[in-house]
Amino acid sequence: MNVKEIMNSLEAKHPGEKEYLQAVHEVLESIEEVYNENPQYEAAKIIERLVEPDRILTFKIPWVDDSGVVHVNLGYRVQFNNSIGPYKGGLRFHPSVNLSILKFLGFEQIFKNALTTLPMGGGKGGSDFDPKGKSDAEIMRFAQAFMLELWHIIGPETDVPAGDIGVGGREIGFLYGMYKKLAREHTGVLTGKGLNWGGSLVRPEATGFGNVYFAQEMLATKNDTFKGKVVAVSGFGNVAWGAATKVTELGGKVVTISGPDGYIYDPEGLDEEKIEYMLELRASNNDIVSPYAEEFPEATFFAGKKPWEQKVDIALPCATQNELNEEDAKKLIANGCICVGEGANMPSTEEAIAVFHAAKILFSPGKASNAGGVATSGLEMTQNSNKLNWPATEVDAKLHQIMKDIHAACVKHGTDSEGYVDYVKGANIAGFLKVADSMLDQGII
Ligand code: NDP
Ligand code: 2IT
Repeated sequence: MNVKEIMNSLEAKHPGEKEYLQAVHEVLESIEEVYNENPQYEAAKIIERLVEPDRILTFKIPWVDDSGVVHVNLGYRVQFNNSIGPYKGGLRFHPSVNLSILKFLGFEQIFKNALTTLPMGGGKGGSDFDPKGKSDAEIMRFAQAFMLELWHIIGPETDVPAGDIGVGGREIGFLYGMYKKLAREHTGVLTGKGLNWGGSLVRPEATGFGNVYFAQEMLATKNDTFKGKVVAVSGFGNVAWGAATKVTELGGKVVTISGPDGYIYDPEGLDEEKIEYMLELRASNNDIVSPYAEEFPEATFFAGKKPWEQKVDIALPCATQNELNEEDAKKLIANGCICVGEGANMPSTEEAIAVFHAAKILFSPGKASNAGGVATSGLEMTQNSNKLNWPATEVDAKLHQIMKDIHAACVKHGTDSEGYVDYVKGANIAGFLKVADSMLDQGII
């Protein structure tokens, strides 16, 4: 494999799809050596077959708002690869959504899902619909209109969507209701469901908890823990909430959260009451984090800035892609940061990752450290198949073990001759080998 040649050919075929090209480039760089040592991969054109999705459905979503005005949004489902299980991955509702973003997310999901040890392929979907300021009735009508198209191509053994940015429990409820009506069946076709109708305990917390469990494993390699650590979290959504909850429980101090409007610095750290308030803020549908500083006067709001300028021991980016660039990475290192655990998907730019690797700090890529969300979705699917509900302690214990196993796989494949663990390389190689070998077993299809 020649990474440059493949990238040139992809750039020509998919011009301007920068997030997708970025995600592919990172994986190819990591796996080049392993790929070239195994000529059977090249003979079966594994890379050429892996970088293109199996198929993409795009559709329009007409819907009517509360004042009777008609709107038209775009909807997508990218079914990327189902070599190790049904397509699996979230739905994102955000005005920035386009095909490049969903292809990057779907591509990453293939390797992430392989790392979970559970049988799930990779997919992603969503819409450029903006949930900001919409009423519950508008969200419901939009979700129903979205499902009217999507239901044709999903199913509990085919493709199992879930939440992502802008899609939480409320949206999954509306989507599920419409699927159920159209398909006339009650199955585990979506994950992140309500607890009364097939959902799993711990799924809402799982991504953030998993990210912290993974960081705990990284810290343990240096005989260190979260106790007494000062932690910067970005975002104030589902993942940020779970991460802040678990860090606080482990004795760490979360001093920042952020939104598209800027970030909050709270020198006293988040506590139970403040974490609860974060949920209220997110549910208010205004998409701004600044009211926190009015509610808790000890905190300061920094408009238009990102939390990476604060002096912290650990950073957990949990908002969105490319939210931490080279300059941010340099500031974190200069301030003594020892560990960065990605809760979001691809929040660090390639240049930022290079800074972390050069400084030899602990750095985990999202496809490893945020895999707890989809892993617990996998556990939800198992409970649905078995028609059982497991207690929270059981789900949490399984999640914790999965994060430990992912950490071990990264160490196995990512440790260099000096003992430094490149978790990016480790995660990419471990995920790739499982998918590539499955593709080989199944022939040219
Ligand atoms: P939420 O919608 O609950 O929260 C997302 C947060 O990020 C919000 O605070 C949101 O604010 C902010 N955000 C979104 N886009 C931007 C932007 N362009 N600039 C600044 N802030 C932004 O989503 P999740 O917490 O579920 O997702 C967060 C990240 O974690 C995403 O990268 C997602 O792909 C990833 N992830 C989620 C999993 C899950 O199970 N939910 C699993 C694994 C990864 P706003 O909406 O106002 O823009
Ligand atoms: O990025 C992700 O892994 C998710 N948004 C969760 C996907 C899932 O199917 O639970």
